[in-house]
Amino acid sequence: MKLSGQRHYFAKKDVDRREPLFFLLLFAVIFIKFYFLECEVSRHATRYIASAASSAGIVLCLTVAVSLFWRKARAFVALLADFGFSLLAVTDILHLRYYSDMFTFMNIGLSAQVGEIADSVIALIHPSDFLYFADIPLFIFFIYISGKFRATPFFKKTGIKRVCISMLLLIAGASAVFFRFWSYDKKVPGVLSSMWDRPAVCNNIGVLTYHLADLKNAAGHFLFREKLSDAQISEIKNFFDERANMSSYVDLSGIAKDKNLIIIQVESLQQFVIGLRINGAEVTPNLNRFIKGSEYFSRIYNQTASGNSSDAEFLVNTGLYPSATGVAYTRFAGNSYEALPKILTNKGYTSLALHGDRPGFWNRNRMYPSMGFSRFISKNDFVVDESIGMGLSDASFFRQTVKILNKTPRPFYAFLITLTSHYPYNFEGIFKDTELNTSPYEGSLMGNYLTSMKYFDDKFGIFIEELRINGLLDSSVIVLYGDHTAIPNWDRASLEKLLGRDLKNDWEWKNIQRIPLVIRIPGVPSKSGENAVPAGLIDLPETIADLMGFKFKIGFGASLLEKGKRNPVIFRNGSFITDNVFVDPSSERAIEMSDGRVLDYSEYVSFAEGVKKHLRYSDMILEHDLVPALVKED
Ligand code: GP9
Ligand code: MN
Repeated sequence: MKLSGQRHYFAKKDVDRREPLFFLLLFAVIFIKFYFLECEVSRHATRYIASAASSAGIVLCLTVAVSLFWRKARAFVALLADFGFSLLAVTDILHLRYYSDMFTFMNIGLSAQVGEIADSVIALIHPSDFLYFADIPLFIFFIYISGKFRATPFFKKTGIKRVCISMLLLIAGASAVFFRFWSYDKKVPGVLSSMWDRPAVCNNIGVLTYHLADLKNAAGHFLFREKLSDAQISEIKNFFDERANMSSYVDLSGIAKDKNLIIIQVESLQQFVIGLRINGAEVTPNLNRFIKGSEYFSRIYNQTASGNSSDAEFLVNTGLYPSATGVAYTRFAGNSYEALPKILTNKGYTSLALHGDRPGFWNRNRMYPSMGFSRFISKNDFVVDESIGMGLSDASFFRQTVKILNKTPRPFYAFLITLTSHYPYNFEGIFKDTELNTSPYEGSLMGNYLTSMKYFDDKFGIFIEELRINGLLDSSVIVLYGDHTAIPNWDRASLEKLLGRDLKNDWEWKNIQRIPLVIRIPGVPSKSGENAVPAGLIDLPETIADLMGFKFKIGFGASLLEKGKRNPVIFRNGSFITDNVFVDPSSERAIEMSDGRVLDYSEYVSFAEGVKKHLRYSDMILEHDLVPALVKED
């Protein structure tokens, strides 16, 4: 039966409810799609009420915004928005299946890599994924049976009442979103700008809120950067040219030319454990022995910022400082680098990275190709026969790594990142096969940490033996360092007790923020024993280049083999250590670290300017992707 001479299937008295019903359904389907998607991100998705409210807030704002569109375009815009969200959901699913990671707008510039993997991505599509689009024909049908599609009869003109209600709904939706942003950032400071583990962020705040935070980061990254003048670029170029002419020849230069390079980045290895004994037993006996036949640098200060492990990797492979805001690995994976793996690959090396975690953690799967690694062997490629904490156990990691290295064409550069000794150091598997009497720290963070270090050391000892048996020890330069420090500020008292030393003053605490660095050069017995020159991981690329007989041009470090006056060790916040003096320009303080004497800060003002310049140049290189322009010959 026709009503009012039109083809309406709803009774006249229902006419006014059709538009609210349409938008209610639109709200519900988008919300539900992402609810189901969260089950794909994690089978144990944490359903916080605040996160669900935030997701609902985002969908509400979107639905309300669509409902305010021009009446005749409203149906089209609504369907377009729904389609867009469905596409985003399926993109996330495919990303999860391929990379074990979420889609991020930050990697949008890396589309070249997408082309290469298109075929394998298509193979990952399941027929059920099309359900994400199933509502769209239903909506079209709904509009159709509600009246003539083109005339959009149930979409009303926007009146003042609608605007007022819409404003209230927008405020309610936005408040729920802001609350979740605020509460999560308060709980895990910096997490939304760093995004070190995107699936974990989704698990905590919901996929939609994650996308909004990611979109905010991407907008900040892509839209708001000032343009550099040619003069500014030349200034940086001159800086590196001058430095290249300055560096001096050292007696070990080129001694490791054509050798394999094995770098081992050890999770949370802090310097104080080296040589440490507890209840008469060494915590790291294998490492202590290894150090005896190697160059050992005992005053390498932690230069990482909010990128933790990834910042250490970044410093060591690129010689650039960590990002001023956010994290270099997640912000600048689309840049070109003149990094160690790339340089070595160009010299005929096979460059590969190995790590027993998911490939998307810290955006490694994107960053490694950009730095020039041709292979990344991650948790997805290892046989996960033993899992501890965040992923593959170090025991299994080292065991499988030897086999992989044996099959890798020579010469190779293998970058190994361990995982088991990760904070909070209390993963069950560690205690099962590690013997260390940590009394009186048993069960505490310190006790667990020392056991984790002993666990690492046991496995490292086996690894070195395996390298020896397979003839790799004497054909490879082996570099080992801790990625960052381990004992947090809140547990300062345990460290004081363990070391029997006062660490109350800031400079004392700063002085303990060190990681060990060991370089074993085959055929070269350790000459210097312990080298206590203050330095940082940023000095590693130049040092390795020095040993292997090439120049590392675009890096801010200096070879540790060079004798004479060294650059200050620069930290991301602008503070630095020069000789034995810790200088903090933000509080205008300079302190002699051997005895805590306060020195005249004015003596260090020009130094501080130089430090600022280094950090500024490094930031400009990252923000403006300057490496290609800097390496280009004039
Ligand atoms: C994760 C591991 C730990 O893959 O490298 O990273 P962290 O939390 O130390 O930065
Ligand atoms: Mn780490």
